[in-house]
Formats: sequence, structure tokens, C-alpha cells
Amino acid sequence: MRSKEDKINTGRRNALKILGLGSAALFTGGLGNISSAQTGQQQQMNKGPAGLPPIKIKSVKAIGVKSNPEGRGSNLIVVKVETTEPGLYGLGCATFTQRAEAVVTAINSYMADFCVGRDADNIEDMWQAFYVSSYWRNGPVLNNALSGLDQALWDIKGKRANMPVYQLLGGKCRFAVDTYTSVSAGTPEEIADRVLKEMEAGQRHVRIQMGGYGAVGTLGSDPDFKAAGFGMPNDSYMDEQAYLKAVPKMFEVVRKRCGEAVELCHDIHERNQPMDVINMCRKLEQYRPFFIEDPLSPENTHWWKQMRESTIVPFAQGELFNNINEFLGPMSNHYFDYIRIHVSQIGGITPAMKVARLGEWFNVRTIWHGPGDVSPVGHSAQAHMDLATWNFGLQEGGGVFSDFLREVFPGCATKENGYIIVNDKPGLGIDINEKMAAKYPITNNAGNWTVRKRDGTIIRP
Ligand code: GCO
Ligand code: MG
Repeated sequence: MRSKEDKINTGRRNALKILGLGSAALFTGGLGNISSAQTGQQQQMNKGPAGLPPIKIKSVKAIGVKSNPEGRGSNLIVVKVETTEPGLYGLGCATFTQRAEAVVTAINSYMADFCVGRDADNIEDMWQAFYVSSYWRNGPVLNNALSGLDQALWDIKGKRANMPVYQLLGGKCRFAVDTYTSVSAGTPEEIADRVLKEMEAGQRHVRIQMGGYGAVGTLGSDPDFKAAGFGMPNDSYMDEQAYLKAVPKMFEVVRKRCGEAVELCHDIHERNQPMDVINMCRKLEQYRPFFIEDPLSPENTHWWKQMRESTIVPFAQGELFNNINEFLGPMSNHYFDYIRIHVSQIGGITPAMKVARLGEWFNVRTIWHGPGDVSPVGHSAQAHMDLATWNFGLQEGGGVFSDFLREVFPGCATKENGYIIVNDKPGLGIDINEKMAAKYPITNNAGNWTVRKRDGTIIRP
């Protein structure tokens, strides 16, 4: 005779079975249309955007090329993402010239494995997935690799949608992208001559530098540390006080010679003591600088409040930023006026557009970092963002490329009257000649970033 306990348990088991069946029915809308409901979701999952066939990532690789055929210049890194749709691929910039080979390893040894077989349409998901795939994150090497992937996926999505990427980002806020160029020379008079030439060429904004950053190589020679045999022979010397006196003089001469029609900018390049910078900026106020760049190193972010409250010059900051925690505070307190991130150093278009949108709420405008160590693919990506960003400020560089680079990267942006013009081809509108690139491989020449004070103390460049 089965015990009462027994009967209850059997009853419970039967009930659970029925429940199970019931809920399955619930999810699948009863036995009748189990298959169609599953199929619906499955079908949804198995369809690409707008009914396009779904595509997966077939391969990811790094392509390295020197920025000039003589083997000098920057180590440019581009990521090529190929898809399961024959002939459909995307390109993205992953250029970190000082550690290019490390980025290549991250791409070819880790990213390729990670990405193959994944859905190429889900850019945000792919970005978040790779971003945390190394557990430790936010570093220059992995962020650059991620940028290459990200920009390539936007390029692919534009090609699938048959639209330029700026259209996917919301369309044009302006007809073209205004720029600034940089001039440097040994004396203020020579610098003024070069500014006048830039104005004749249609530039409205010109950044003026006395020789190298911090006037290295122009002011100050035979430092004591060299006489003492300290450091390496090709270490650079920066005479801080000579630099701090020379910059106001440079602005005085250039403003007098070139007048008020040109906007003048200057890059401090994070090399001076914050209080010295405050005093120098106060002397520059009378020359109405358009922006003073990187007055503080990322290690001195805590000086921003005092810096902002001490002078009225507009500030542009950020090419060394890799991590949201470096710019969220200063931007939301609008301690600086322009955000100057090196887009591949934070991981590409996806995060950069978030930074741009964040800036809108605090009236911080964009001036993406655009020197020679951004590839033409990266320059195109930035120009597309610049077109689609309301709080755009200016763009550094872009549009002017050597014949060599135009041959390696067909579809480079162009420049007219100081404005960058991108073509209206789908995606980022730029391609790469892999055969030609292979003839000019990258090197591990990271450039000389050792700058010392008179006594040999290292200065953060
Ligand atoms: C700029 C920058 C560059 C950097 C270079 C580092 O404002 O353009 O300061 O010149 O020094 O990109 O590799
Ligand atoms: Mg700079």
C-alpha cells in the first residue's frame, strides 16, 4: 500500500511535469506553434539588419606600414576585418607608433581568435566583449587594437547600408570639417612668416611652436647633465625657464605681424610645472589664444580646478587620455574647453562618439588628435565623426597626405580652403593597397621621448 507521503510526492511530480509542459507551451504559445515561435526568434537572430543576410567575422589581421617610403616617420597600424560575405571587409586605425609591434601582436594573436565567427553587425556588443576580454583593460596597446576592430566594423556597416559612416552617426551638422595646422621655427619672426603662408593657403587657425615641444632643440644647449655624462647621448634637454619666457614673446610678435584675423593656438605638451603654466597663460591672455593645449600631464589632473580658476585662456586637453576616469571629471566641470583625445587610444569611434555626446552637455567641443601618427583610415574616421558632432570644435591635420600615402590608402580625405572633405563612398570611403604596404614594414623605432632638465631630471614629454 503506497504511503500518504508517497502519493503526495507522485502528485507533486505529475504537477511539475504538467507545469513544465505548460510553461513550455507558454513560451512557445502552445504546442501548435512551438516551432513557429522558436523559428520567429531564431529567424530574427538569423537575419541581418533590414533583411540583409547575417554576416560573421571571417578574419581579423593587422597591416603595418611606415608613413613614408624612406622608412622614417610613424609606424601606421590598420586592422582589416574580413566577413563571411565575399569581398565585404572593413578597415580601422590602431596606430600607436611608439609600441606598434605590441599592438600587432594583440591583434594577430588575441583579437583574431576572439572575433572569428562573431556577428559583425553588433558593434557595441563586440566593443564591450573585447574590452573586457582581457579582464585588465584601458591600456594603450589593447585600446588601439580595439579601435582598429571598432572602426572596421563601422566601415563594414556603412558598406552594408550603402552609406558613409557620418550618415550612420546622424548625418552632417556642417558642410565640411574646419582644421588647424601647425608651424614651428627657431625665431618668432620665422614663425610669423609661416603663419602668413598658412593664412594665404586658407587656414583660419594655426598652432605656433618654437622648434620642438618645449622649444627643445631651439632654446638651451650644453646642459650640465651631458657634461656630467649622465643619461644617454641622444637624450634631449629642455630649458624650462627659457621656454616660459619665449612663448609670450612668440605670441607678441606673431599677433603683431599677422593681426587679429588668424586664430593662434599653442601646445605646451604637458612639459611644465602647473604653477609655471598658470603664470605663462596669464601673460598670453592679451594675445587671445584660440586654445592652449595640454597644460597639464594626465598625472596632474588634480590641478585642473586651480588651472581653470587662474586664467581665462581656452584649454584643449587629452591626447594622452586612455581611461574615462581621466576626462569625465574635468569635462563635467568644464575645466577645459576642447577634448583632444587620440581616438584609437580610447578604442575607436564607439567610445569617441560617447565622449563627444558627453561634451555637448558641458559645452566641451571636440578637437580630435590628428598628427602624422594617425593613419589616413583614422583621419577619415575622425572626419566622419566631426561632420556628425554638433559640439565639434576643430580638427587637427587630416586632408593633406603625401602621394605615397595616397597610393597606399586610396580614398584619403582631401582639403580645400582649410576644410577637410571626405568622399561620399559607403563606409569610411578609404581602402588599403596591401601589396604596397608590405614593401614598407613598420620598425620598432619608437622615437626619442627622453627629455631632461639641466640636472638630468626626466621631464614627462
Ligand atoms: C599633437 C601631439 C603630437 C604628439 C605625437 C606623439 O598635438 O599633435 O602633441 O605631436 O607628440 O602624436 O606621438
Ligand atoms: Mg599635442
